[in-house]
Amino acid sequence: MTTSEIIQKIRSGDIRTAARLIRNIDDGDELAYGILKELHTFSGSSHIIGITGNPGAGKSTLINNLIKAFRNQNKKVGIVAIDPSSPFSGGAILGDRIRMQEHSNDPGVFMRSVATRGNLGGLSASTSSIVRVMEAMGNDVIIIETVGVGQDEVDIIKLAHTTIVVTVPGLGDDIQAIKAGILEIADIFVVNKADKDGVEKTIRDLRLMLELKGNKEGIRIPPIVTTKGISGEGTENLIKEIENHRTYLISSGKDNFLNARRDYIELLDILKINIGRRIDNIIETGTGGKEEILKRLERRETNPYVLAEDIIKKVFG
Ligand SMILES: Nc1nc2c(ncn2[C@@H]2O[C@H](COP(=O)(O)OP(=O)(O)OP(=O)(O)O)[C@@H](O)[C@H]2O)c(=O)[nH]1
Ligand SMILES: [Mg+2]
Repeated sequence: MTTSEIIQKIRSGDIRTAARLIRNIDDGDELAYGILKELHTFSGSSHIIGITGNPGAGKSTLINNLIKAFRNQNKKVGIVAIDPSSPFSGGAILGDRIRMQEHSNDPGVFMRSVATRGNLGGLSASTSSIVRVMEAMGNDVIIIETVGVGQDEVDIIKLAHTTIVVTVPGLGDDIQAIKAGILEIADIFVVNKADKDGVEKTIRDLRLMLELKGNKEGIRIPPIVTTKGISGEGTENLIKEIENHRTYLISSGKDNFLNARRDYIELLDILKINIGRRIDNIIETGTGGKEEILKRLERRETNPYVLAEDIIKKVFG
């Protein structure tokens, strides 16, 4: 297939072509990057939703409910699930697959997963390229699921227009964790597992924290939605708040800023990938490779600072 045929297929929503392209991007295929460059033009109109929160809070269950609701509105949905464990365990993804199984035969639903470790250029590079492909496929909504822990995951959330932070009742200490970092990134809070004790207290605590912060900085106070993931209760409210946030973004012009921020993150990723490749190449061909470097270091003939200077000089010519 020629490049323009591939682009055509992707734009028509062809799942097999999209899946192949995503695999090729992950393998660092130059041609695939060329296609990505062309696809950028056809991106920018999907609503990207990030869902983060404690492990087991019910993110995948909620996503499943959201998919159902969006499909009822005839919207096409893409889902990117970040595997929080090693690339070898796949445990979490298996759970997600099972939970979202009912949508696997729906051509209007396209799901991909990304392994956390061992990606060239890092997690956010793989995620942002998958999102680009999904946008070009014409998905109206793209949902990214990630466990909100490390810096990688926080970076990924920056790809989203609307960030939903999911928490559950009875996690006193986790509310503290939310205070520390996640408070800043939440556009909507969900208190899931509303069938459990302590919902009122969790909402009260959250509201207090949010209002203190909102009043201080004069910023929009994120709404809190309660849900019961298993029964699906609260999904409609969540959809409503997602739509409200989208309207707010568009009317305030903030969505343009968020798209630019995403482009910027991607720019840094592309640079890191390219320079990283060149460094690997120089190490391999210009300095005798890892084994040779280790030997020289063992003999204490050189040190990392001297080597780094030398390699950087070679990389940038
Ligand atoms: N009691 C109760 N259990 C729920 C609710 N929503 C989800 N669960 C259960 O909580 C467990 C975890 O749900 P998931 O949707 O896999 O949670 P997750 O946040 O995606 O988990 P990770 O991806 O592993 O971090 C499952 O056993 C769900 O059935 C709810 O509203 N109430
Ligand atoms: Mg999950």
